[in-house]
Amino acid sequence: MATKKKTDQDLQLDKDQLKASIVRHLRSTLGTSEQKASPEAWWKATAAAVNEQVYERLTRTQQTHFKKDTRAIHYLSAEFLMGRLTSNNLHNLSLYKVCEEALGELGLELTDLCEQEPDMALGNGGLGRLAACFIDSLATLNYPAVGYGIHYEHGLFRQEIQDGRQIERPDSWREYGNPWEICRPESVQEIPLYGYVETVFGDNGGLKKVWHAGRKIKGVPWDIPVVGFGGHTVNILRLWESRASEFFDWDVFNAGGYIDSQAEKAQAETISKVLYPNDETDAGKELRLIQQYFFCACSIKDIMRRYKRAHGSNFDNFAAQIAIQLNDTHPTVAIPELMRVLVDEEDLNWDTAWGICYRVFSYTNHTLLPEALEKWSVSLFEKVLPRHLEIIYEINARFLDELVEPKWPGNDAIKAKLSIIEEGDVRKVRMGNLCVIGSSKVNGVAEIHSKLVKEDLFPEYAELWPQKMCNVTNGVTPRRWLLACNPELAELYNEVVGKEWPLQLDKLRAVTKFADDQAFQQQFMRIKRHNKEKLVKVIKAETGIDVSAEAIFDVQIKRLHEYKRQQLNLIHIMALYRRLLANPDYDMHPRVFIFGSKAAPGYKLAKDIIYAINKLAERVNNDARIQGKLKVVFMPNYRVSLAEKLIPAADVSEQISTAGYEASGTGNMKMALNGAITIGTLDGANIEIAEEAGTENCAIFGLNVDEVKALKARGYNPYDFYYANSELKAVLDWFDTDYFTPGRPGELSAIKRSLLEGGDPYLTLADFAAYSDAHKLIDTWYRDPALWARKAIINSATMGKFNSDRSIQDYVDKIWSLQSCNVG
Ligand code: Z15
Repeated sequence: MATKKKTDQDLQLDKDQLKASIVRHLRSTLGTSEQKASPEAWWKATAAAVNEQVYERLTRTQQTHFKKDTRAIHYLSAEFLMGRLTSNNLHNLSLYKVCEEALGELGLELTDLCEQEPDMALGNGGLGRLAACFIDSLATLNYPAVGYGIHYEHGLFRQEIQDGRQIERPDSWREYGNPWEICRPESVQEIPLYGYVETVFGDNGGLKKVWHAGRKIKGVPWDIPVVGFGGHTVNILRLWESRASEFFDWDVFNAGGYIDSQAEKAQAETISKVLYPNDETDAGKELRLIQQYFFCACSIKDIMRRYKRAHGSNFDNFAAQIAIQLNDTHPTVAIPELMRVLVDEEDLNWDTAWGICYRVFSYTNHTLLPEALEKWSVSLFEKVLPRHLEIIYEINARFLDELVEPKWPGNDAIKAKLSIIEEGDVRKVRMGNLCVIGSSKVNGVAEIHSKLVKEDLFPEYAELWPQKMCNVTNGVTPRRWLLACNPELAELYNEVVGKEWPLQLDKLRAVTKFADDQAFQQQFMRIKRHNKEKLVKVIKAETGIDVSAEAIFDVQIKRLHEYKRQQLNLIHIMALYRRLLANPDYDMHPRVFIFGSKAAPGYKLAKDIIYAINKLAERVNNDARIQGKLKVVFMPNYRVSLAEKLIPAADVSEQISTAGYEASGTGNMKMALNGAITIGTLDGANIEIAEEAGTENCAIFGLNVDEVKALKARGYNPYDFYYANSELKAVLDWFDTDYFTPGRPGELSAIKRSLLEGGDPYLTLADFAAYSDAHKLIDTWYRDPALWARKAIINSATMGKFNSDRSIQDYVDKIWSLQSCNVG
């Protein structure tokens, strides 16, 4: 019998089928019944029912990609901050409404079930969330793509606040199982580490290097299906988990070494145990280098296996078939690893291997902060990866001789600067330099950032390879960050511009014609109001604080870092509080300042700032004198699922980094898309947001990049601003008192010290007055409801550029040259 191929239509479930499937899974997969099932079991049964759809499409996608033998992008990232997948997968499969109805008939609320899912927090912040948006867009645009990363047992720590201070607790996202991942034992890899390199005679009489590993680790792949919007393509995110190798020392074991062998097992499993919680700081630890090598080596082997299945050992097509993107320097070691595989294992000569290698790789830079640019000590490298160090030396020697010497003859200063090896007391391998040398393209993540990468970070490389440097401005997926998180606004947009906007976000521009339409303004602001009321309940439940949805919701949500300047927000709130205490009639619309932020556990000052925010909140929120005009809320445990509740409720988006330090920002895009007005510096993507929305619809303030550089060159002295501004002085002096920490003066003094004696490296005091003025502007705008609504609408309607589909299309056009591949 001829089997008819199933089409998308055939796959589409109706309500009754889905309902039956959920109940069937509740019984046969979860082993329970409608009467006894917990909400968690219902959630898992729902996921299992959805997975029937997902797997069908996954198989079709994989068969199509195999048959068409298409070029594919391999996105290597130490972090994928996926958040929850249930509502996202339902939306992308066009099953959300159907599922809501099916569960409704079972007496269940879909939004409640979604709350059962733990966040998949396998990332720190922007970089990891960007990777998650990118794989969503790749699948949506039907590009063959694989995400490769680490299957951390513990994602980013859970933050508790005790007496105002951050406490880190382990995150156990899969303690009770995760319905979205599939273990693939058939694709296990074995990874060598440590040991030594031997030089032997090869078959062709030449010399050959053999790496004798000191130990071997098993890499077990877990696949997370990545469902594109529309449900055509389902790609995979492949995450590697480390295990003790089967390659097992039985002699030791039999000689009574059972305990030793257990210790070795524990060590092997440590590799993927926990995500390093440092955002934009290099830990420099041995385990982190091993983590990086572990997932890169597993991924390269996986890529090789798939390539050889189609092409055997002929590598002529390798660079045409394979593109690898390095998400920051974390996966850099993939470059020497590919060279090692091609030269040592596949017996290619160096030049042929290098010709393939650099064409395959591209590198995205996400920061200019020197403390984030990874360097590994040569001695550590030599111990863990002896053969890779040799390969890096060879790459470096050839680069310096063949490219640098001819261009800058005899210029040792430039050689020292461009060398992969940093000389000094401790010799170091500079991963950024290796990335630039080993990649065909290098991109920054917003226009201004890419310009600074070219002009300030890598000027000589840009001179050597002017074509190598480019820009791809970041983006966010409008499916998660509008359709799913803000259903009422999504529905309003469906009504006014049609249903194409989740794929073509530019379509929202048509909404600008209603920016002055009174009825539309009211609908728009009613939705914002409703989102705020929902958040009011969350705030009460999480913190016990009462806030009013009447107030302006002013939101700063991002990792805690001095350059992001939560301390600027903090001292401005203190200034407002002082004004209100001095004059209870001080004219301002009630304001709620909301923070969400984790600090790296070892970042003392960042933790002190969290403490200060919480102590300020306690004082302000309980001070009857200010008549509820000011509230401060620190939301504990900021994460993707909390962002999905905060962003639709934000009136004001705080994007206040020192100009030149925030590479792009992506929260700025999400909040503007949901109708918040940005108070921000001319930094990162803020510049492009203001360009799209119009500067008059943002509150831009403070020093720009050139002014920051000029002030630093002149010699910035924070005391100049301290003594010249009596309000600023009074606020800073407040930190030395016990006003916010009764009976314990000095607990907050470190913040003041960092801003004065510490030299205020991020120019907080220099921007204070301009920031305060920008807030006054925000206040006047808000008190004119029609003016505010107009600005909010225009912001939301003009964010089309920041669709991550556009970012991905830019990568395809400028870097990857992929063909989209129709599935089914
Ligand atoms: C990180 O989240 C970012 C840069 C980094 O170098 C590291 Cl290690 C982590 C962020 C940038 O700070 C942010 O501006 C940018 O939007 C984001 O990466 C995605 O590109």
